[in-house]
Amino acid sequence: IGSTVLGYPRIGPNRELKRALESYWAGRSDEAELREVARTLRENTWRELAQAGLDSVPGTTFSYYDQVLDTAVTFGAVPPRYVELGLGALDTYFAMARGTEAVPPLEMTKWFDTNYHYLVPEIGPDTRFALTDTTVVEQFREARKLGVETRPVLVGPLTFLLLSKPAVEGFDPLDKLAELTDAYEGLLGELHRAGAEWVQLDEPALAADRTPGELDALRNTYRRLGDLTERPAILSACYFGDPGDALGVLASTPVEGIAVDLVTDPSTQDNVVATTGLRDKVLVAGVVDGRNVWRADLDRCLTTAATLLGSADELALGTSCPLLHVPYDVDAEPSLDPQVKPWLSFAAQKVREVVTLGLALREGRDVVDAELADARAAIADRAAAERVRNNRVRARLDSLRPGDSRRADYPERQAAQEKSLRLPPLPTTTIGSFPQTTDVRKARAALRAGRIDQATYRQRMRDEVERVIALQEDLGLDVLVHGEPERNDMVQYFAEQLEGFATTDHGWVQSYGSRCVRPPILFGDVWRPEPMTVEWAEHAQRLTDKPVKGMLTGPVTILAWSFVRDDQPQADTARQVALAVRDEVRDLEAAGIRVVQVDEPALRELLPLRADQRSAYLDWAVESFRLATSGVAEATQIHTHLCYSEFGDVIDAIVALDADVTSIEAARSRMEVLADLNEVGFDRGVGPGVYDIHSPRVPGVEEMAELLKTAVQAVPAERLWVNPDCGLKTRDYAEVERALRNMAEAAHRLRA
Ligand code: THG
Ligand code: ZN
Repeated sequence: IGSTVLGYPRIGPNRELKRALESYWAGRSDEAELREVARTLRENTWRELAQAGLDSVPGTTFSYYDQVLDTAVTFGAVPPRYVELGLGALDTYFAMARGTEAVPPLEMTKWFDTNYHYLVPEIGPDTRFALTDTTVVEQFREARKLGVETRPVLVGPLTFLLLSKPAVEGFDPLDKLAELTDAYEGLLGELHRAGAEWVQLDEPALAADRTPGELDALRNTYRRLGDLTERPAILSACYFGDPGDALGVLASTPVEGIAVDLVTDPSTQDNVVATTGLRDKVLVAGVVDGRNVWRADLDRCLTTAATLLGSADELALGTSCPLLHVPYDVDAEPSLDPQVKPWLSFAAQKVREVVTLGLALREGRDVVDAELADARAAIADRAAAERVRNNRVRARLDSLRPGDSRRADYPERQAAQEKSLRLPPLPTTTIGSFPQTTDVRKARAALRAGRIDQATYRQRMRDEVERVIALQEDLGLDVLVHGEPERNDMVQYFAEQLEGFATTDHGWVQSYGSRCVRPPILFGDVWRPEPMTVEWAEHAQRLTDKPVKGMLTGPVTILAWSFVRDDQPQADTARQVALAVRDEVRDLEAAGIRVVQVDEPALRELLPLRADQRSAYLDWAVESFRLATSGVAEATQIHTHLCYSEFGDVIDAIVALDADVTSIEAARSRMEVLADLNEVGFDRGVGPGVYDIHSPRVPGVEEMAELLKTAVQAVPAERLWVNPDCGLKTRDYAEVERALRNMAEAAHRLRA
């Protein structure tokens, strides 16, 4: 294998796939046009990877939406409700991804501890696995016609089933492993007949804790696949952490190659050295960080590689994981901070790093002397850079005392807040953002293009805030928001205003389907030169007598949705961000804002995959939130908002955040989260979302009143808040107005 990467971005260097998908979905283009864009993207990627000099090129780097969905379709796991639509193959696929008028889509959830979302396959007793779609084979042939030999990539059978959910209650998808393995055997046979030398089966689920039963299942499956005589060599890719005991299990099977992640967890290297079963295999050492954007320390990578030389029959070098989670190319960023730029490596640069390492390993360091020297200089420049350290920030952190992250006891706060806010029972509010209208987007585009100036832009946003306040007054909501028209992404907006961050113009990373985010790059000590949101909140508060809620993003979420520095513990970085947020919370308070919400939607996302690493994480996560929110008076009400996940695993941490009010995504889980919170003695304000903003459906008054009736059985009315389950940014005004009117009416009825 020599040198390789485990996967590559697929949205297109200029988000060509996003545009093509959205145009197809809107009916502005046809299937042939979409397929042509896809084919061109594949071709360009394969050529680029082959020309860069990789010894082994990953094949299945393309997906119309998601690689887990692709695997489900390959093996026929299409639930009947989609088959019954009678659509063509591509539209059936999109129906599973996005739903139709008639059927909801598959559930979507976070891919391990990343900000990527996959579609959750539904597997039940009636699922009939079979090789029903041979796109993987066709794409292998397509690449070969272009002169590129590729290594097809699929989600492995164990990870696939572990990520699936039962189609009927009580069913265990793993019961279908033998049948699914038959189908994989069929595919391996087809790939062999097409001439494939290698196939890559991704098993990131092995980076999480696995039961002995699951490890047995792993052994059985890979023995069976390995015992096939007519098949490509198998590379099992274990990434996102140390595979632990699973490494020995895989090594005991006939697979020819194993790829390990030597970046995420330092224990992996020892694990590899201790696993004698690897001695007759190809080991792909993932020494280049596939998830972060820092230029690799090539000397250090080679040192690591040297320690592994005796552990395998053949040592190859690669990235720690597929490159799906980094942007395409640093060279596409003309306005990126010129000092920071040479410190960075996006997908295209990582490919070159891997190629350089492969050459150094095989032909000696001399042949890549210049590349090694370049990397060395960049690493040294970054390590010594003044910009990375700020002594004021460090001194401030050193001088913090435990009291700085503690507020007064809740009963005192509650009394002070009641007096200050005078809210009715079951107060109504929203999560923060209102729909971003075309006018708002156009104004932002015009500002970027220089067609309007800052002053004009700000005036348009101020007008929009007036509209949003007037609407909320008309709806009769109790705690208002300014609506956030001035913000792009909830993390990028803050990163643009904080020192220690760089932002990109084209650094798009796929979040799900056609949707992308541009994670900021946190490169140095973080501090806040000036207030970031105060003007907007003040402006809104001047327009109404109702309390306006200030809206901030919490330190954990700012970290989770950025590329963070790898030269200090995350906990230290989180505390620095927390201080910046703390300053903002205090300035909002000083400006007369009585309610401040600090969102932590990514609290669950960063939870380590291994149980024994969780409490250390939750300690710093909770501590940084408290540091951010404890600088205010008792009368100032702190809210937080959590979404995008199941919160069962972190319920104690939610209590420990010590927020006065917590709003939480719960419309779909039917208020179950309230029972969970009660069980751990949560006694603060809580706003279980009463309607699902991710769907265009507008629930009626009756339906929301029913939900609230259920809720008041679990939570006393004095603590219950009424709100949608998430921000309204992605919806349109017509829906939002009706839904919020119904929501306010439901609250009124219940109060009566
Ligand atoms: N910001 C960031 N990460 C996130 C979210 C976020 N992860 C979880 C969740 N929210 C993901 N959801 C979305 C929803 C919409 C979009 C992206 C992620 C989206 N993106 C625009 C697009 O692709 O057209 C671009 C947005 C922009 O201009 O910045 O619509 O909210 N960091
Ligand atoms: Zn939310």
